[in-house]
Amino acid sequence: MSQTLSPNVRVTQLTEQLNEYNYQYYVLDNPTVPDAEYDRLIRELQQLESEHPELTSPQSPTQRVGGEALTAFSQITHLKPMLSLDNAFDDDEMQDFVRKISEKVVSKTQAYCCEPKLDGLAVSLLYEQGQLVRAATRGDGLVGEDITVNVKTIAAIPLTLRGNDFPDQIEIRGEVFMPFANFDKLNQRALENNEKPFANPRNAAAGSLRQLDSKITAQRGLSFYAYSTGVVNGERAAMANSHFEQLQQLKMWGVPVCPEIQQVDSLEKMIAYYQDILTRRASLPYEIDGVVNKLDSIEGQQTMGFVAKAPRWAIAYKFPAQEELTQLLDVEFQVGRTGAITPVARLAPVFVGGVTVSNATLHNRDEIERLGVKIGDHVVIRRAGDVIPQIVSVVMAKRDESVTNIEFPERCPVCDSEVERIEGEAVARCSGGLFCAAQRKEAIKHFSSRKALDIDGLGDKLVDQLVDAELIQTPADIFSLDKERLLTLERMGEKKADKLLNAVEQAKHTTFAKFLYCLGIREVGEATAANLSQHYQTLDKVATASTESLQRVDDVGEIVAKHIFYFFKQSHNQEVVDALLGAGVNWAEVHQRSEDELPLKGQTWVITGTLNQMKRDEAKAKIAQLGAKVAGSVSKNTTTLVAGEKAGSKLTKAQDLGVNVLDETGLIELLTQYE
Ligand code: I6G
Repeated sequence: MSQTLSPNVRVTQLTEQLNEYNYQYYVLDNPTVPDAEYDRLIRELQQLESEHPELTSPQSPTQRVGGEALTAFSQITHLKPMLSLDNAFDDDEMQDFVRKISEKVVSKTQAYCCEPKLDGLAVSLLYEQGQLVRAATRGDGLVGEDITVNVKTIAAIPLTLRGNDFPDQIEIRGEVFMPFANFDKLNQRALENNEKPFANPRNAAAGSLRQLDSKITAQRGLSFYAYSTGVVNGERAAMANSHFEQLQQLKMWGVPVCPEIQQVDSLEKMIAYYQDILTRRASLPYEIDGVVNKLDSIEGQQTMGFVAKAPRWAIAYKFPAQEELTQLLDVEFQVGRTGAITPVARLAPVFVGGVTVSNATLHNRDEIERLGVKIGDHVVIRRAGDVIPQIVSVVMAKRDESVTNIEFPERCPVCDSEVERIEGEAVARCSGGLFCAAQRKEAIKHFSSRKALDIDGLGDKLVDQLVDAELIQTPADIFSLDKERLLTLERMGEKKADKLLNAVEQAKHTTFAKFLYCLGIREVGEATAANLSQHYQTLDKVATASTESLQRVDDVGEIVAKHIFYFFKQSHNQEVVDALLGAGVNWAEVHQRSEDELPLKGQTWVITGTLNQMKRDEAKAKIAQLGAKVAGSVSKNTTTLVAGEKAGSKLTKAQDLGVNVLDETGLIELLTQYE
């Protein structure tokens, strides 16, 4: 169709289509076309614009790539000062906030608007006649920097407002931030190029937004959510008398607003909102450091007014700090199941992210070098959600001459075998294999875990005892345990021993997928093991498969293929496998499901909220085994959303879009049906 249109008409058509896709993606949070289609249209528009430069408008979606580098940012005086927010740190301070409002603003039920407080940078966007004409940083609140060219590269920020009922002049304020996914990619690239990674998404967003070369900003994947308006002038300047409604107006005009925003009518509900967001913090795609509560009535806001530089009608209820300062007392080295040697920081105990932390991971030698950390240093540690605490940086200003270097061991701290460092791999490994007690213990723990052979009663402590007492060396030895030897262990009675031996006997009957998983081959999780089982069906075929053949299995790339291939090439692994088969471990023949038998084939599922009866990974693997793709976000292409407890915005969105929703019980019923 495009060939028959004049370039002029096609440019307009492409611009409208691309703006619409951007709106669906950023404002409605509901992408309707794959990225490839968007890219195809952008390329077509770029081509037309290069052939007809006169058709390129500054508002064209192609103009997001950045322009000539600046030598400095010029200063901009805000049309209306950009204020900061007062903070609350507990429920009592929230109660004070509400009390002061109810003393001044008389209303039966007071509405509030709650939204997450994004950890990014506040910016002001000025639109005149619907066109973005200027963007500025907050600066000191009175004067900021002109970052218009950089802001124009942020795809989430519309260059032109949608519709035609927006005010002549409107200033929109909000937060520019870097979603975790883009932050991780950026830091990954930095590490690959031997550059210093950013300590957190906020620093990354600030560093990206304050680039003199806007082409760099364009590549950084920044995003934006609006949180209020500034000056509003001219025709149609009268906006809704509710903050929440005003944000809905902004959305209508194509400006993204955080989907977690909620209107509530009491202090209790504000506190419940805070608790809910706090629990879901780690699963949100962006960094937040609290929630912002605002009196919803704009008239009420005017009555409340301001104190110093902050409004009396808004407050940031901050989350417990996720970063704290402490001292690195020592570094110890732990050996994992695959021999990986992990340095663990022993810290002076410190309260951070709601718990007392005294250990943090240091990952590997590269990480120690990158941080430049020494024993005795004062360090910033970070604990985000349930993630293992990390050392973020060293406070060099506090370093004194008593600090000492961290010496990486040349020999395994558990078995004294040599430590290997494979080129290209950051991880150092003990070369002891199953000779190393630490590796033996971890391998046996994995072998008997619930998702593997599920040996009831063989928990971590008992494995430690059995290995320490030299009653078992490898997973296969579990099957030759007898009561007499078990009774030599501390805290082992007749009943417990019988129960354990019975569980060991039961565990001999398994599935091929579980057997492959229990071997503990590097990077072969439950889902990969299931795919291998379906693909090859027999142990012989897996054990003799070439790396090329292995890469034809779903989920198996070059590295995983190599791990599988070399696992079966090593004689000590083959010996363990033979011993297991010799001990009677067995499974029923694998029934290969034909494509038609995959009941969820062609479907896209999403999992959200907390599952109580199975791990999220397990649910994911089981759904994938039935043929469905498991995606991260809900869109109109989603077939089913599995909503566990405390499901939030994904559930609301699925309901809005009429997507099928299953709770955990429903999921289990469905999975049982296909077992
Ligand atoms: O810095 C801020 C972050 C988020 C804000 C803010 C906000 O609302 C969600 N709102 C106001 C009114 C101000 N600063 C001044």
